[in-house]
Amino acid sequence: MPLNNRVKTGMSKLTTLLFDVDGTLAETEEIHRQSFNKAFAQAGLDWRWSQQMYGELLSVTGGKERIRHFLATHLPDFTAPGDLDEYIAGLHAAKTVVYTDTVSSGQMGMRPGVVRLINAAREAGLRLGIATTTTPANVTALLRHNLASDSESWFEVIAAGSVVPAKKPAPDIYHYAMQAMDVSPEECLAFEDSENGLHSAQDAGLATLVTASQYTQDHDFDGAVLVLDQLGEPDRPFEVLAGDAGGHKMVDIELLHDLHSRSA
Ligand code: XBP
Ligand code: MG
Repeated sequence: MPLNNRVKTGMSKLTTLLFDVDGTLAETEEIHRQSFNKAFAQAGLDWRWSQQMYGELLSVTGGKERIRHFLATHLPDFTAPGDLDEYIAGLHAAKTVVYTDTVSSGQMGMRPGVVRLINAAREAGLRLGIATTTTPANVTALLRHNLASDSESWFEVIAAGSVVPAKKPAPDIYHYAMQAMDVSPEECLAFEDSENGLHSAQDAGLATLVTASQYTQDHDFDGAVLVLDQLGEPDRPFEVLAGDAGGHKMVDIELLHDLHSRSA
């Protein structure tokens, strides 16, 4: 009697898709950047993160960690009014309000192919999870107002932010998500957009499909099972940046099974 979810060839069957959020489900980082700048202005600070600076600061995942990194590398003489951690947390909370208000307006929209693939995965009976560095409230706003009002329930786990001690590129958030779903890496595929995200998924043992995003065009995606410019739509084929898409023009369930079997 073959083991549960294992086929005769000894490979695990693909049962689960794990999605990153920022840059993967939607091009959110530009809204994050603008939200940080609005929060700084609200606090009376003259800090302004340009797109170039933000692209560099994104090497540090987590908004609070990113602010701390910015101070350490650009304003080492800054003295917070009171406890620095509390001050940063206050700035980040204000930023999260700005960000969730913006995303809740529904103007964001998901990246090409994301809604189509998630719906196809649900119809195919694949299990869905989220593994992200961002703040949980940000995920809720994005899913409710840019995917479907009940779409949080489509994901068996929404592993987000500080539920784990170490953020991406550490694998912790993917370990957390797989543990919550009781799945093994061998039956999953991960979807990411950045080097940090790819490293996190890889170190968790996950085959990973990458869609490069606005701030990650120049990232090194070595080791991804496939690198694309986007997931594709029937009228908008993807561009393969690295790997073999087997003649497919958009990411569909058949291609996912092919990628999974090739990565076994
Ligand atoms: C991207 C991140 C997050 C966002 C900002 O997360 O690193 O920090 O840039 O969100 P992922 P917060 O790609 O893993 O979804 O300010 O809430 O951290
Ligand atoms: Mg990302």
